[in-house]
Amino acid sequence: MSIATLWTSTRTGGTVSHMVAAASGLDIALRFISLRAGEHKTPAYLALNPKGEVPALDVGGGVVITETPAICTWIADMAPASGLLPAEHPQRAKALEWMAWCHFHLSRSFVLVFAANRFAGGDEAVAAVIKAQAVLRSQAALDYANAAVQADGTLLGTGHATIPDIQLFMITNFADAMAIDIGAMAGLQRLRAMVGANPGVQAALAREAAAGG
Ligand SMILES: N[C@@H](CCC(=O)N[C@@H](CS)C(=O)NCC(=O)O)C(=O)O
Repeated sequence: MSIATLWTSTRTGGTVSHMVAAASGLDIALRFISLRAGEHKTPAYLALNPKGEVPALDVGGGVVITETPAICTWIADMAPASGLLPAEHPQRAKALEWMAWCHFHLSRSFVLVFAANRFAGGDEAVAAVIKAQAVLRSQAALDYANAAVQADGTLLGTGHATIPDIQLFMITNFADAMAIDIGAMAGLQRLRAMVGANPGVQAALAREAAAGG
């Protein structure tokens, strides 16, 4: 029997939680909803997550966890042998530091590129300025992350993927769409190869490709 249900949508920020769930080895049920069809704004879904966003993790007993770092921390703590989150400080704190940075700084910089129009209230000239600045900010953030990746392709030198490695892997999937070339960023390339070889990550990507959306 599943210990939790992850509500998510294919090829969105929810994919990080999906990958972490798959890499954990835990029995977590998956429910894909379609953002395009507005399923995240239905009364049934809003009753689950009033924010009207994916991902959301229903852990039973009336408890629903939202926000990627919280969801991934819960999953990792339920599967300590997975090594997805170091148990001991200071490595645990450093993992949380990178998770917060990927969640707040890097993701938000990327979102500003894709949603410049929304933030500009429909003013195209303002949107163009926001977008150009957001691309610069995203490039600088990727440079910073690139320099931090260790020889083993991880952020923390763990020799295996932890949550922030998976976050960074997923976010860099969108670099092409922003016309940011990460081909020469050797650290990020090492990280992408290491995380991309993780069987759980591969399974999650295959499941999302099969589900479409
Ligand atoms: N802070 C949330 C953000 C989630 C989020 O922005 N989800 C997007 C998909 S990537 C969403 O559900 N958007 C629907 C909407 O804003 O209407 C997290 O990281 O878990």
